[in-house]
Amino acid sequence: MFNFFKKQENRAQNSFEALKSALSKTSKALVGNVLEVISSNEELDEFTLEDIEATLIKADLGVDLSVELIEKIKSENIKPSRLKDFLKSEFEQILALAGSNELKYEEGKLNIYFVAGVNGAGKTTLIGKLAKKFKDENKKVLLAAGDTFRAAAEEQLDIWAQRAEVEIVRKDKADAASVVWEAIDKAKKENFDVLIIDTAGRLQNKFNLIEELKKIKGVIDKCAKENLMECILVLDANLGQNGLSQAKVFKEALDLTSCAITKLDGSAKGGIIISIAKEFNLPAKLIGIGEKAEDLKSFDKKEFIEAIFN
Ligand SMILES: Nc1nc2c(ncn2[C@@H]2O[C@H](COP(=O)(O)OP(=O)(O)O)[C@@H](O)[C@H]2O)c(=O)[nH]1
Ligand SMILES: [Mg+2]
Repeated sequence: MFNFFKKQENRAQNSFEALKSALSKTSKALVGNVLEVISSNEELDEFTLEDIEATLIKADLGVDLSVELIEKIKSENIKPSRLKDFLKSEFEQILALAGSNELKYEEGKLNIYFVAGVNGAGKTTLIGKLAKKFKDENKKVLLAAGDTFRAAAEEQLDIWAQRAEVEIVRKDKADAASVVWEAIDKAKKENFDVLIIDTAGRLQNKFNLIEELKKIKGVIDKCAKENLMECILVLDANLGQNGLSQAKVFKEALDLTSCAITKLDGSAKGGIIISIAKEFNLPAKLIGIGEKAEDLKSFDKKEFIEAIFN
């Protein structure tokens, strides 16, 4: 018993260390660089504030939010010694306002997760990792290979399905909406707990992509509306501010409920989690910190703040 808990504790510690190490560049960009600007200043004068603003923008917080923070520093007359605590509390508030970071799951019914995002964002990898997580919790998991545009995409999802030992519905080159329809039908008939739907990230153009995603969403709304737990937008952390424009397009077309930020490992642009929360009220629920199955973590705002401020 004792050993068991000890192991769990160690695991939690290792997992926090892994997060901290993945976020070290983000921490430098968002916190370290800002504190460096003020280290030689007694007061936050106009020039220093300009430097801080530029640093925040460079850290991918977005112009609007960076300007807002600077205005607040001015109006609240924040002293250099309090700047770190000020930023910490601002970031905490923004993350809190975007809502819960817990992935929705309801026991005793089919839980559907619809995953969208541009090509290369990390959708298929995330789905593979998530399938493994659910499987490890003894859930009955089905994957739907809804990226029928790229031949290799179905194959890639199939490999993850085999690795996680879960089932998959794939119908090579078929219409994505029909794959999803078949998957929902199977999931319901065979009492699956979880269905995760992969989608394409690039069709001939943005219009076609969005239309296809809406069509798939339409199928879910029509035959399993009450089973749709999350509509997740996957964003590559390295995109920085481009991630915001992607979020805008996807949010307008789909009822997104959350986002997943991938490739945080080694990225200095993790600030995107804060700007997405602020701008779109979209809570991050999952984060990717590597390519392996165990490199998917639930997003925990306390841990995130801890990892970038300490
Ligand atoms: N370093 C790192 N690589 C990742 C992560 N998530 C995905 N990748 C890699 O990003 C690439 C694109 O991922 P994929 O899942 O195919 O993206 P999709 O086109 O959105 O389905 C692959 O080479 C993945 O191994 C992550 O969290 N960290
Ligand atoms: Mg894919």
